[in-house]
Amino acid sequence: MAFTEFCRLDERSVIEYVKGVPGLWSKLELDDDNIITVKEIGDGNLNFVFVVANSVIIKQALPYIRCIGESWPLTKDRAYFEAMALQEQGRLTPHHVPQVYHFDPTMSLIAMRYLEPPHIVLRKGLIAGIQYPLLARHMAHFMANTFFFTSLLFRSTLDHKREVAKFCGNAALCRHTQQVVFSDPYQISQYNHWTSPYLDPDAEALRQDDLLKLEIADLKSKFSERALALIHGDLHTIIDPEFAFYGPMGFDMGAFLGNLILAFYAQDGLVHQPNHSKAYKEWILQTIEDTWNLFYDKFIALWDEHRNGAGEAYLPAIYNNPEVQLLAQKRYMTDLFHDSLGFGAAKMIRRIVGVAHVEDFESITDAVKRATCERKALNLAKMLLKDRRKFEGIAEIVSAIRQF
Ligand code: ADP
Ligand code: SR1
Ligand code: MG
Ligand code: MG
Repeated sequence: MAFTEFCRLDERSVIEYVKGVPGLWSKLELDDDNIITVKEIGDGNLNFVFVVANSVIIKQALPYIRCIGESWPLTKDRAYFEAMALQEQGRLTPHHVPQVYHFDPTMSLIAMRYLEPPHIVLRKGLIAGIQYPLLARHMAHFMANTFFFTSLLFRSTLDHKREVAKFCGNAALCRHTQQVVFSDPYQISQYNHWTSPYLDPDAEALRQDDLLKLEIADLKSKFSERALALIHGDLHTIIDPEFAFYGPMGFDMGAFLGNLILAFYAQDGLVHQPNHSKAYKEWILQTIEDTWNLFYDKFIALWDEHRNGAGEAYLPAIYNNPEVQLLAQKRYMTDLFHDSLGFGAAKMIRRIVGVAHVEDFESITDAVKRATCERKALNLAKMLLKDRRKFEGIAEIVSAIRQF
């Protein structure tokens, strides 16, 4: 088979495919018998993921959403944007991003480095109660680097616009996010679901809350109209950036913090499992605080270091004294903080009443317990969406999380 036209791969044809791409063959770590093992390990919502010879990942996008089926089409061009994003993020933060070996636009397929065990996706690690002492540092570093170096703080207007244009074509994925994050949770949708009947009144209350609707409209507009930096677009762990585009940095920061907050509230439903304890909840809260603080310091350090570079956002001739520089940075970071809280809250809400939920809550088998945990997260998220501008620092957010 020449694979000159798009076709869906399976565990057999993947081997044939890999054999036909010399650069890939050489990446396989084969034993003496040259036997190639293949396993489809995709557990995400959208795509098919094969691990070949325990050394190479083949990720293929089909023209629909895997977890729903062909009734919900989604362009397979998403693989192109994922490959571009991985390459750009890998250039900026090579230690935290899997290397792309090969991209095939016809087959909508990416071959990349297999992150072998003991690596597991973060969500599974959080459910298992594993502490990652470097998580906050690595995520802060990844976000500070990709945001700063792809923003107008670092780039000239011409460079920035050229890069923005490269990702404009990922419009279908942006539209998808608009629907599932900013629209569906606030209206009746065939795709919405929640822990019923316990959360029926909570879901109804979202659809009746005019203040919440005003806030979500603000965030939807920022998501759709502010091309600040290259963002991951679906950030929990660093793999899987098929939603990448130039958008608001707070969308990624919020997604990451929001996911940690969901993990925090899921703990009470998981207490019967080993490793789940008060200490684990404290570690999650500390990670939330550290992520923001380390990100803040790193981002400002990059800004200071490149203050007199090509970036056209704050021209040195205008922001020419320490006082005005400090004020500009303070305002920028405060806006980013409030955006992050709003987007984080929106992400939390969609994961409780929207189409795609999180394993953290889904793995709580007792529906009453699950609903209790979810309601706490939902109430915190509603408060954050409405009152986010009142918060001045991440320590206040941690206190608020404890109170709900
Ligand atoms: P989707 O877009 O469908 O969510 P993901 O990129 O999240 O797909 O991949 C689904 C799963 O495949 C991940 O949860 C992870 O277990 C596995 N996976 C994906 N990429 C890699 C990789 N580079 N190394 C190891 N495992 C991977
Ligand atoms: C049907 S919604 C599927 C979701 O999974 C992806 O990871 C994105 O978050 C998307 O919204
Ligand atoms: Mg995924
Ligand atoms: Mg994905």
